[in-house]
Amino acid sequence: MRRASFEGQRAEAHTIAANIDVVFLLHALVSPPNQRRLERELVLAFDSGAQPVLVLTKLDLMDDSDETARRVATLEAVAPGVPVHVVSGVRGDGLDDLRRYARGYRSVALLGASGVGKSTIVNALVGGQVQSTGVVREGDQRGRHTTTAVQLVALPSDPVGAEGWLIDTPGVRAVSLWSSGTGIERAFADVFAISDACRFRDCKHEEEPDCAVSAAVREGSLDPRRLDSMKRLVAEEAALEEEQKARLKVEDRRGFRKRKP
Ligand SMILES: Nc1nc2c(ncn2[C@@H]2O[C@H](COP(=O)(O)OP(=O)(O)O)[C@@H](O)[C@H]2O)c(=O)[nH]1
Ligand SMILES: [Mg+2]
Ligand SMILES: [Zn+2]
Repeated sequence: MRRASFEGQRAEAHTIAANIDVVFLLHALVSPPNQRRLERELVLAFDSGAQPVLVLTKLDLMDDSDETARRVATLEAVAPGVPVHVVSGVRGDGLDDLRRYARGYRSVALLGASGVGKSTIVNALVGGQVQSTGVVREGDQRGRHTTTAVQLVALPSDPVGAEGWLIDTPGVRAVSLWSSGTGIERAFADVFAISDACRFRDCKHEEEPDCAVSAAVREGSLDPRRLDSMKRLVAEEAALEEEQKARLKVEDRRGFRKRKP
């Protein structure tokens, strides 16, 4: 689930997919790595209860292996403990490893900006043109929204029948938080581990004495942008909770919630 577009003051949820076991978070290697976007996607994925997997696409377009390694490492750095696969939907690299996640009738949702190659991977895994794929603009590699609805696609096994399910989704432009589970704690497990050593249990990692997180930033073992990013997400989640509470209150007053289904 994510927060739907901001319409006035109301917080509305948008369900992208349900009953999923695994979420592939796709990023194209040809674009500059976007750590902030990946962090948000990881929070959504962890909050959903599914297992996130980072999938880095379009390997065939990379001719500088050092640059490829740098981009992989940059994204990996904000996905502690998350499996990473480097693939090409066109050439086929890494696809067998992806297929394994669907084994045992599991459902795998593919999430990512439009143009990263979600539908191409679905087609390659299924072995046919089941999903239409789009063209990306040369300049910024952005795709148009070729996949306009969420699609559930059976992943066939030999000789017949499905061994699992793929859920192709339209590109998500704004990754806004919705639910308030343990997503942030899990997506920022590295920061939370450091914060165990802060003097105060409710340390905000601002000006507190004996703050282990601030110390890690000073020593250079924690990227200050990652800490900022986490604080921003915590604030976003807190604001959302306030909105949700305010809304429930209004509904209570109007008697909405007392009605029997
Ligand atoms: N070279 C190359 N192009 C790819 C790859 N995957 C996708 N593309 C191209 O990128 C464009 C967008 O792919 P598509 O699967 O529609 O992206 P989606 O919006 O995430 O579903 C299409 O022109 C694809 O042919 C890949 O692994 N290598
Ligand atoms: Mg698509
Ligand atoms: Zn602290």
